[in-house]
Amino acid sequence: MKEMFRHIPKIKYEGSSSKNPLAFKYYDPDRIIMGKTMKEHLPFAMAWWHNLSATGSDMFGVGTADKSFGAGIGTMEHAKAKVDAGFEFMDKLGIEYFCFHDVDLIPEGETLAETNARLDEITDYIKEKMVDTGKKLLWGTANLFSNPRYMNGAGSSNSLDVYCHAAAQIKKAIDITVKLKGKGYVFWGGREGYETLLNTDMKFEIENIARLMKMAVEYGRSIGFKGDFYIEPKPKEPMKHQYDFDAATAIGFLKEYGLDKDFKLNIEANHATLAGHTFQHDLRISAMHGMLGSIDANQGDDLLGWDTDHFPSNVYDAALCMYEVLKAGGLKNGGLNFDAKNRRPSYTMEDMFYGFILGMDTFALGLIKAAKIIEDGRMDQFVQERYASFHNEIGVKIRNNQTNLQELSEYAEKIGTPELPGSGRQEYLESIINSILFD
Ligand code: XUL
Ligand code: CO
Repeated sequence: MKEMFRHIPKIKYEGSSSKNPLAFKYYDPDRIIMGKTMKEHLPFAMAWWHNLSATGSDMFGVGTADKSFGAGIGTMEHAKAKVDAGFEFMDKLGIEYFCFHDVDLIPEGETLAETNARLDEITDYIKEKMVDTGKKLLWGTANLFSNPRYMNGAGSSNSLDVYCHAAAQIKKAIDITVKLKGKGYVFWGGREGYETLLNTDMKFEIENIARLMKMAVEYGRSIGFKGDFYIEPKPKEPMKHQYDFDAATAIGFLKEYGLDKDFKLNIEANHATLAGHTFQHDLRISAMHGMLGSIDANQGDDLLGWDTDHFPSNVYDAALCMYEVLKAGGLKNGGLNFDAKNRRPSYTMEDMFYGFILGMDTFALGLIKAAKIIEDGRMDQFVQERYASFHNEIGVKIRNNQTNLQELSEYAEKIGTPELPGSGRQEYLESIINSILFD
């Protein structure tokens, strides 16, 4: 088989003083951090769609990158060439996992039967490669947003026929995820939302989405899927409003419809910031509910109001992300999927590697620094002490739900006017973080 990235060697760890652009400066897979190797802490994944399919096209121009891998676009030969390229790419970077949408793998056929036969063929090929290389599927999903039929979403569509077509696509995507022993199955609500409430029955749509997810869980479990289902929240884009707005909204939905035992969240940095939160906020909300499942590792641009899917370079955010992950006990079935793409002018094959080297080094540094923040202990201690007043008798009663407004009123009268709460010390804490990040 022909080598696709002939001029690229295996990427090795060379340390922070290395000037070799094709080397890791911080990602040292075997280095032990808090009792586990970096590789175990950071289950990196390649997103099929950005890395092997997308060429950098935008609404103002066609793509700049050539992702033909020596085959004609739109053919099964090309689909196989992408598999070859993807496995070589993962091998050269030492990445263990990949993620896909059904139609990232093959050109969609005229009929479901044709598409499904192509999916069978390509997943046979992928399976062989997985056996040969030990690479694994982090999660699969169905693309229920690109085809014009999904203009109003899939579960949220007003069309019964489109709803059923989506069901068929989900069924098949679960089949191939199970066939490839995927650890997760994602629902990103591509167009599950609305453009205007003037034409929308929101209650109807949300209930229909829940029904579709329930059927997906029932089907998945019936064919032996033991992994996690995930919702990947996003507030807008492509729709004006998307129902899985953010982590808190998605958790409320999952609990309302009894889906919370089977689902966790896949938190994407750029989606959290689009929702007006920090990345850390949505990770914390998920972790608080025991629902931090997996991560789409990327970042947005402060000056742009859309999902730019940059490769992560912000060590501050990566450190706070890994702080949340370490505190949550790690990612169990999940991983760090680079749902990220090169900028349009970075169109060469080398750039594909530079993107991943940047992202992997950023998260390696983030992990190193997060472990230092935890080992340093000052932040955690400060937070603990900040709530210390709740340790007295009445505080304990509140926390155990053993009191009432009458008793609290009597307490308030007895103590007189309360003193001001202790200082929040934000600037002090920020300087601790800086001293750890930049020492
Ligand atoms: C889109 C996005 C998707 C999901 C999978 O913003 O993040 O690629 O990750 O459907
Ligand atoms: Co994503």
